[in-house]
Amino acid sequence: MKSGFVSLIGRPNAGKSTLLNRIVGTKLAIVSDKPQTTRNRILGVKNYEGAQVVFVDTPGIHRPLHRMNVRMVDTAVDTIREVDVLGLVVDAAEPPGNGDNFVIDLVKKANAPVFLILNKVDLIRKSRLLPMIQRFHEMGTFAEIVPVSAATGENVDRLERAIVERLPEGEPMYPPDYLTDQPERFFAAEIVREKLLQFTHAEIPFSSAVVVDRFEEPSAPKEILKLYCTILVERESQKPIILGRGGEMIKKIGTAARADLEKFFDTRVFLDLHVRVKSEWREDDSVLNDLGVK
Ligand SMILES: Nc1nc2c(ncn2[C@@H]2O[C@H](COP(=O)(O)OP(=O)(O)O)[C@@H](O)[C@H]2O)c(=O)[nH]1
Ligand SMILES: [Mg+2]
Repeated sequence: MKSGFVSLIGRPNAGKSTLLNRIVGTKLAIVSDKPQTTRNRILGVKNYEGAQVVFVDTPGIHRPLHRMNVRMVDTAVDTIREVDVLGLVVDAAEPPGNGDNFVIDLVKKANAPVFLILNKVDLIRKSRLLPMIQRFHEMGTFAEIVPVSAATGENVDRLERAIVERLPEGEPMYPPDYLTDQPERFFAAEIVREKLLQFTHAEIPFSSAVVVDRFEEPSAPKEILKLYCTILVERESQKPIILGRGGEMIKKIGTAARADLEKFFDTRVFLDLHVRVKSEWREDDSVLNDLGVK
């Protein structure tokens, strides 16, 4: 048997969460077109013939402007020393920038083999890919360079096989039906936050959070799961944006979230959403602890 941890790290928006979801075949991590969507370390276990791989999705590495973001970046950077294979996910469709060099310098310190995962190849012409691979190859930092599309799934199976090959011998760390270590409440809050990110703009996605106040499990099969959540924002002026005219926006968020919650929990869901202003919550250790932003 082989087994080990593989962390997916990289810049915000590179597609780390999309890739985790693609690999485990379940939507464990929310995805958005806004950077810094992932705030927590999210684990997804996948079993193969003769191997168990624990994939770890991490927040994007960026310049932190709030205590929350310092914690987020630490979460990602800490995994560099703890894993058996490091997967550096890069958006192949974006021109390289300083942020990329910063991350590449970070992974050079890893003891584990570093895979360069060139993601979003569905967006670029194949003729652009070869020189890109050549350029990264010349850095001499990467054990493997694998172009993939997390969105279409192209070449992801090859990536997985290459990862399994590099894992050490070892017994599985989790039981065969184990998928993740985050509690159900976490996924409930994240599903609501995903809709919030989808429907709002500008500073709202960055300065909002979702807390599950009550999670009432159905008392019997076919009963309703009841969720009471608070959307935290930082300023009084943000509250009406989330509520919308005549409560239209919060209704839209609630309806979309409920549909996904029902799929995720495979049961009918009652969802109650409140908006609360808590200034500077991104600097507040007790809020961050509650949110599990380590
Ligand atoms: N076209 C394309 N878009 C992708 C791909 N992977 C991710 N995306 C999109 O890129 C954005 C950021 O993805 P996400 O997984 O949240 O990135 P993360 O911040 O690295 O976790 C989302 O809009 C995704 O739908 C891909 O392979 N191809
Ligand atoms: Mg993410």
